[in-house]
Amino acid sequence: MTVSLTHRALSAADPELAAMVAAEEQLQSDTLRMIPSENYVSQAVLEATGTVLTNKYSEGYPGKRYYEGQQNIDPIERLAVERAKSLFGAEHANVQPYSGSPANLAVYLAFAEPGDTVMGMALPMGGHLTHGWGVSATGKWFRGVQYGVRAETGLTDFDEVRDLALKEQPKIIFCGGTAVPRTIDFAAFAEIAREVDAVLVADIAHIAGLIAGGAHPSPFPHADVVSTTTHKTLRGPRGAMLLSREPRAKALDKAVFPGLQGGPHNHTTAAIAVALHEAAQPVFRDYAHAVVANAKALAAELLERGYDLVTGGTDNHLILMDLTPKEVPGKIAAKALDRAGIVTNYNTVPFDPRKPFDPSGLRIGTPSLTSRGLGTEHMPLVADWIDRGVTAARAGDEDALTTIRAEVRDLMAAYPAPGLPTA
Ligand code: DSN
Repeated sequence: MTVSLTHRALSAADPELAAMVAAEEQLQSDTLRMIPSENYVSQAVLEATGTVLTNKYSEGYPGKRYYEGQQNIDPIERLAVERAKSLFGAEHANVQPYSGSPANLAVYLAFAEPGDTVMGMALPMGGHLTHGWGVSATGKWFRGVQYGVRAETGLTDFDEVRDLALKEQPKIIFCGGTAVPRTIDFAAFAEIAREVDAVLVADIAHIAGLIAGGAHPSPFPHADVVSTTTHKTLRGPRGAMLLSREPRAKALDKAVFPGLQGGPHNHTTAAIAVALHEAAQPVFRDYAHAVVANAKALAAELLERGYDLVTGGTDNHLILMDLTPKEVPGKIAAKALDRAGIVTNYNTVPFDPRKPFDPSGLRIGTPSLTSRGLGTEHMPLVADWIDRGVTAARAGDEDALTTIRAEVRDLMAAYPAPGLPTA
């Protein structure tokens, strides 16, 4: 598939930048994108993101703004809010957070004071920076205590979580993360949060699309607050939402605006509304289930090829590989695979003896390739490519990587990506 320059005004006004965008279109078109937090949005979502709504300031909320001229903006935000509530079964939705980290910061602002104790999964165990990890503002301004996973299973140890919560009495408990390949037991976290009177926040950024499509259990009614980005499995624009039960709504809204942010990004709000509409369609349920089926099939193929997978497999869209037995560091493997046209990211694994910038693991996922229409029948080939790429990385065999690159390009040409121009 050849990608053509379709951005006429951009090309005329700024050919240098337009060429860079075209190069990115080409890259996204002819590579196998396997970073589990990435996806392809639809043409409709892209168009909404590129509308004149970007021209408008709208501090406040629908019906209570600090600027005039909201005749069209208020209904757009209300539509996004109603669609979010309906899709996730939430009593309240705030669609204004700029992205996941600001959304989580708003939760702190709403329910904790600086210096308070907060609890989340440790970053190297699969959590997120904003769940109280030391280098993040959330770990500097709050007292972060961190739970992990069992060394033998890679799974959350709820006895450890409960003991830690009882001992530390956190104000907020986060569950969810960025490298959690298994179903999150929201009910078990909720029981612990109730016991210590903590606010339970389910960070579903990675799995929001799976939840919307019925391929992962819902955090409601268990969580007090649900935080999510909109651009991962949910296939929306880069943005975020905070969903909650009614008693938490006012504090969250005040924290997002005026507590933390200024005007909402209305073009993003519109694109979120479009993505939520798309995610409510039956075909999106098929997509969510196909993402999981592909990940499970790929995990089985990798296990067959002798790969060590954290937790032994996956329940969702994500696979975390520990490459230690293959004697290739994650970063070397990720960079070699990138040269082979397979885009992944190196990642720590639980109890990683290596440093985060040069860890033992490789994190892969199936949301993007599923959006292009690849199915379980392709997973043996994908596993082969990964295996050949990792082997080539160990051997320093650039020719093998070049061969895989050509094969990847050939396959991807047959599966056009949503939102990307075709010749
Ligand atoms: N950067 C996201 C991810 O890749 O998982 C999390 O914030």
